[in-house]
Amino acid sequence: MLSLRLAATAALLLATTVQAHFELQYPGPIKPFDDDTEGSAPCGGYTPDLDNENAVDFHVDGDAISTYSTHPQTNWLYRMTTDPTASGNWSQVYGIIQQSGPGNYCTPQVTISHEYVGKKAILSMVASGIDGLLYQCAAVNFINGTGNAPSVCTNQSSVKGSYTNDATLTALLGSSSASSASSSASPSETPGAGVSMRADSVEGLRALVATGVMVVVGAMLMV
Ligand SMILES: *[C@@H]1O[C@H](CO)[C@@H](O)[C@H](O)[C@H]1NC(C)=O
Ligand SMILES: *[C@@H]1O[C@H](CO)[C@@H](O)[C@H](O)[C@H]1NC(C)=O
Ligand SMILES: *[C@@H]1O[C@H](CO)[C@@H](O)[C@H](O)[C@H]1NC(C)=O
Ligand SMILES: [Cu+2]
Repeated sequence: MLSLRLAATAALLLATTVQAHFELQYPGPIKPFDDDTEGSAPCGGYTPDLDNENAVDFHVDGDAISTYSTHPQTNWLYRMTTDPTASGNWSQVYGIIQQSGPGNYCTPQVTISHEYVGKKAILSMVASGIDGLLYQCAAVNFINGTGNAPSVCTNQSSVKGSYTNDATLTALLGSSSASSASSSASPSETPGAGVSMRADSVEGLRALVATGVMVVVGAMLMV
C-alpha cells in the first residue's frame, strides 16, 4: 500500500511539472513564463517596451532558438519586429516547422539579414497546436558573427521536425498586424480567458488521465 501511495505521489509530481504549454529556453524570454496568459498576443501576456528591455545578443550569421513544448504536435513560427511595442510589422525569420512529439526542440542556426546588425528587436516564437496560438518573446541585440549553440539547444530524441505550411501562422506576419488586432481586443474583456480556461481544463484532464494510468501501472508493478 505504501508503494502504491508513493507511485501516486510520483505520478502527481510528474503531472504538475508538465503543465506548461511551451517555454522559450533560448534566447531567454523578456518576462517569466505565465501559463495562464501564454495565449495572449503578441508576447504571452504583456506588451514589451523594447527601448527599456534587457536585450540579449543574437548573432545574425547563425544563432539558436530553443523551446520546450508539452504538446504532442506544434507548428512553429519564428518572427521579429523592430517595433518597440511589438504591435506589428512582423517578418518571418525561419521556415515554419512542424514539431512532432513533446519535448525540447532547437533550431541551432537561425540567420538574420545583415542590415539589422546593431539594431534591437523583438524575436517572437508562436506555437500553433491543440491549445490554439501561444506566444513568447525575447528582446535581442543583433550582432555580427555566429553564436555557440547553448547547452539547452537539443532535440529530444523522440521529437521530429519538418517544414510545413500553416495559414494561421503566416497570417501573423506583415504590416497587417493580425497579432496586434487580437491583442488590442481588450484584454480586460477576457475573450482569451475562456480559451485558456478551456485549455487548462483539457490539460488538467490530461494530467488526471496520466495520473490514473501511472497509479494503475504502480499497482500492477506491486503484484
Ligand atoms: C517595418 O520593418 C521594416 C523591415 O522589416 C523596416 O524597414 C521598417 O522601418 C519597419 N516599419 C516600421 C513602421 O517600423
Ligand atoms: C559586421 O560585418 C560586416 C561584414 O560582414 C561589416 O561590414 C560590418 O561593419 C560589421 N558590423 C559591425 C557592427 O561590426
Ligand atoms: C533538430 O531537428 C531539426 C530538424 O531535423 C534540425 O534542423 C536541427 O538542426 C535539430 N537541432 C539540433 C540541436 O540538432
Ligand atoms: Cu497547452
